[in-house]
Amino acid sequence: MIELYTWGTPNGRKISIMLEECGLPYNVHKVDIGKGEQFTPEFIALSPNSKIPAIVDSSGPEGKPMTIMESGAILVYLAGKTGKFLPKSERGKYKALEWLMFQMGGVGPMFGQLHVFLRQAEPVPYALERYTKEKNRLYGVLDRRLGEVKYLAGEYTIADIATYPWVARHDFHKTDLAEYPNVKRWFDAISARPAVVRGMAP
Ligand SMILES: N[C@@H](CCC(=O)N[C@@H](CS)C(=O)NCC(=O)O)C(=O)O
Repeated sequence: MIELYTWGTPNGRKISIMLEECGLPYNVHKVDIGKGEQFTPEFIALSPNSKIPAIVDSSGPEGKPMTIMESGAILVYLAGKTGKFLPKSERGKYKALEWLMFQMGGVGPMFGQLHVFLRQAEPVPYALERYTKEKNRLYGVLDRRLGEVKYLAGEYTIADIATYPWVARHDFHKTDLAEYPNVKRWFDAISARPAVVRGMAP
């Protein structure tokens, strides 16, 4: 059984989507990051950086429990455990990791910063301009890539699973997907997957 420590945010939903896609049983433990529950000693023992998501797999390697934080590392772990959503070919595997890292280092942090500034009651014009520009640039990169391939690494992989919940916040970060038709086609295809619908719920 996998224990998932999460909250209803894009980084948390990456893991519930992956668990649903893999058909792995899991228990959801809500960590209310608005109330500061990520800073309790019990949670820091699981996630030293005080951020969701984190998992504990009671049947980890060598049959021992395994604890992991960082959504990208968790996705790679679950792909390794199940043999799913990370291509078997060397080329496909590294393409999936390339676009996963693009999400982890680009889409996640930049969209995340934009969300922070969009929530401010007092607008901070410099920050809003900087992160909106970067968000638009990243949508352009995604749109060009998805004009060449069906999914980010060719086939549907953990790179798509990592990116999807961030694009799902497109209304909040004031993005009209009609301006990015390849992203829209990709987004609609992933939105239609029953495991994704279930995985977006926690
Ligand atoms: N790089 C981390 C980022 C995780 C992250 O930023 N989680 C946010 C919620 S989406 C969080 O726990 N924030 C609480 C805080 O910053 O105190 C990952 O991908 O797992």
